Amino acid sequence: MDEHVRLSMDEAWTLSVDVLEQNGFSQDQAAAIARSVVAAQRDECHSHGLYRLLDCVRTVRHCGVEPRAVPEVHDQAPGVISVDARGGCSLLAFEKGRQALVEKTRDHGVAVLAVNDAFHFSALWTEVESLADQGLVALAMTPSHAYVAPAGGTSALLGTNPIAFAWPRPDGLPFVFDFATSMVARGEVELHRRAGESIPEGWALDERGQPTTEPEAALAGALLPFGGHKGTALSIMIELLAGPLIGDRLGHQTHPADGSDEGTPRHGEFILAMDPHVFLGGDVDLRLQQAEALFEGITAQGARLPSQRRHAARARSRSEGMSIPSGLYAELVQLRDSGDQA
Ligand code: NDP
Ligand code: PYC
Repeated sequence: MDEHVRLSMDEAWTLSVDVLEQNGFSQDQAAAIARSVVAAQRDECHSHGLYRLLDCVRTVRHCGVEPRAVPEVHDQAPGVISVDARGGCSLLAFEKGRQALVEKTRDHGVAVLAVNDAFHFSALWTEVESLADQGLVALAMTPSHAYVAPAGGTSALLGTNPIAFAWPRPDGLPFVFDFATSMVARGEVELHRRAGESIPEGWALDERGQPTTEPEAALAGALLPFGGHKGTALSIMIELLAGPLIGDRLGHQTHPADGSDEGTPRHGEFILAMDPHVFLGGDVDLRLQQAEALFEGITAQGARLPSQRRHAARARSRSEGMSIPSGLYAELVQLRDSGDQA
């Protein structure tokens, strides 16, 4: 049997929306989630592509997310928009607050969107890319749950805490990076477990605080931060900005709603946007060209820019469709057909 199934963009979209709606998500929530997971699958970001629909359904079945939540947008201050996700997924809350964030950024040069009380499972690059598409520079971050040991420590305390940055480019897709501050996203370890593969040395510790290459032991223990004390410090900053600063939880104050623990999986997200036109006035084009010289200097050495791989995958998926493991496809079809609204 073929180990992968090829889906067109339309087929992936329909499958995603059906899985979510048949499992209780409202049309608006399902569409916002589908936009993110289909984009991630299209760009071959497998740890946050269609595979994440399993997590969404598991979380709703364990009452960890309000699948029909209607986010509330609050104009908190001249430079601050906050969106109360009201226990729903972060993606619709972000979409509801985005236009106000863009307008405030254009008015003031800098603005923040704070998303509160959200179930956050997704890749961050979709959000910063959508802001750079409007000519803004953007930075986004969120804590996850206590999955990562601080450098020099032995047990999970910090989240996998991703950070994403986008910079608009005059003649093409924006420059974007987006990574967990752990050695890898926990989703990547889960994919290794599903594939029956060991993980590289240096990614994780087991429950006793000993290095491990077994995905199960790593999931029960702790991931390591990337870059030792530097990644740890960055991760702490993310916890602080997307937690206490915006009146929300730290990673260790939340738990995934997978039946393994008590507690809420919900927390905050911090998105900062900057408008180069306000900083630079008529010099914008000149300064964006200055940035291009840096990008060209990197690629001229044979090094690649973050997001180059994604853009190549995007073009391939658009022309050839996207490939997903047959086992995952079967699980998604089963979830769609067994949903309580089916
Ligand atoms: P990676 O370690 O694969 O790093 C991804 C980033 O690094 C991308 O921007 C990627 O660009 C870039 N990159 C990778 N290799 C190179 C290279 N050789 N040269 C230049 N750039 C490179 O990803 P992670 O496992 O850390 O994170 C994956 C995803 O998980 C992210 O999208 C993140 O948002 C998500 N995540 C979400 C969480 C949540 O709580 N919602 C928690 C943790 C992670 P490219 O894409 O082009 O390869
Ligand atoms: O992959 O680390 C991860 C993750 C945590 C929450 C969502 N994704």
